[in-house]
Amino acid sequence: MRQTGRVTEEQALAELRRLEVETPSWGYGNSGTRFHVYPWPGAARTVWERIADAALVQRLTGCCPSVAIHVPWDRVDDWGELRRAAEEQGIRIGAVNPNLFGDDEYRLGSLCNPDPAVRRRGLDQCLECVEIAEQVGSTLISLWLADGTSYAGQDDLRGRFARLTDSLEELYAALPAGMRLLVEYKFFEPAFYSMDLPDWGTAALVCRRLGPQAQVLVDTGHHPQGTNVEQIVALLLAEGLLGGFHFNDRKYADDDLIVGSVDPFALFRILRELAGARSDPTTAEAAAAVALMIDQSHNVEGKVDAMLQSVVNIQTAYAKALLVDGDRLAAAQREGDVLGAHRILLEAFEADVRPLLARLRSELGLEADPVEAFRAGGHAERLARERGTTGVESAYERS
Ligand code: RM4
Ligand code: MN
Ligand code: MN
Repeated sequence: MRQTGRVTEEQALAELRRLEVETPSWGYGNSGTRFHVYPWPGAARTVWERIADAALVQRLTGCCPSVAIHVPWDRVDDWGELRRAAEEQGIRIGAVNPNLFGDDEYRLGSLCNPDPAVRRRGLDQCLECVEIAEQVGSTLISLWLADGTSYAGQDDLRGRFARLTDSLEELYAALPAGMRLLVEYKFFEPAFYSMDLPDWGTAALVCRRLGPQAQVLVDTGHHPQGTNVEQIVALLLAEGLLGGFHFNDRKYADDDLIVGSVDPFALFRILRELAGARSDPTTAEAAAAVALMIDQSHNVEGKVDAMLQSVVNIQTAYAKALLVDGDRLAAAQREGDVLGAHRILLEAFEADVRPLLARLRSELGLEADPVEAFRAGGHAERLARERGTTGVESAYERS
């Protein structure tokens, strides 16, 4: 990895101004565990309210200019109207996520289902999302399959892989120029024996087969415990195969917690790979196109301030990542100074970047602490007054 030496404050600020984070519409509504959905006062009830919340996050952070949508959770009759509503509030629609797990027919999978009629239905849903993306002005389809099997022998593994690639080839052929298909993987859940896209290697294999408009999406919560996620990120960046992130944090499984809330050092290590690739001419272009998206569900906390905290945590970790002294690090690595190299990373991780971020925000006309600004601004009370407390509306029940 090539990194310049110690960056100046001005350089770090310039890089931070380029950092854009996409928030997910589904993070603004009520959501819950398998056991219960706790209603939150003022949580968004409709797609229009989810867009309004994403716009509020953009107003308070200045770095979240787009919102991802999930279809059919966010389905509207007139996609042009949704696009206009977003744009009038200063944001745009980002990745379109086909939801291939919310229908009874998908019990045995969608694109890998043994029944060709169900596969067709799943594929048609994806093709519709390509059309929706064109209508809302998005260039990203973000695909996560809940497909897999729960028992050995339940289905033929090679057969499922063939169905997967057949389906994705048809989807890929329908992508207009400039649109990318981001292929997400996850090692378990909802299936417990095999997932059809269980890991980054399988996703990369499939993307290679499809072509340059297909790239891998790394959801930070989708790996077995102990996986070196930053190494996956580094390798995918090196191969031009990293398309995007779904940021969240986890303690045990796919917990979808506030990113950086459990392990801020892991987030720093991941973003250091991204920052390094962005400053390296051989990877800069591909790294600049990587979509930084949040994928979280806030079960016991407020929604908007949790999203703000997540964005702040990403900015903080990225600011620290920018401070790594690349020249000194390379020298220590060359000399085999193991601890010295490690300490150069720690030095950046331990830096207090709050003044830097406060300066960034003040230059954008923003408050220094977006979470505090949300709380002090009475937004939570206003939203609760306007929307009340609705208990039934969970992402998972909505579909
Ligand atoms: C999945 C995966 C997808 C997300 C759904 C809601 O675990 O992370 O990206 O769309 O959850
Ligand atoms: Mn995800
Ligand atoms: Mn997930």
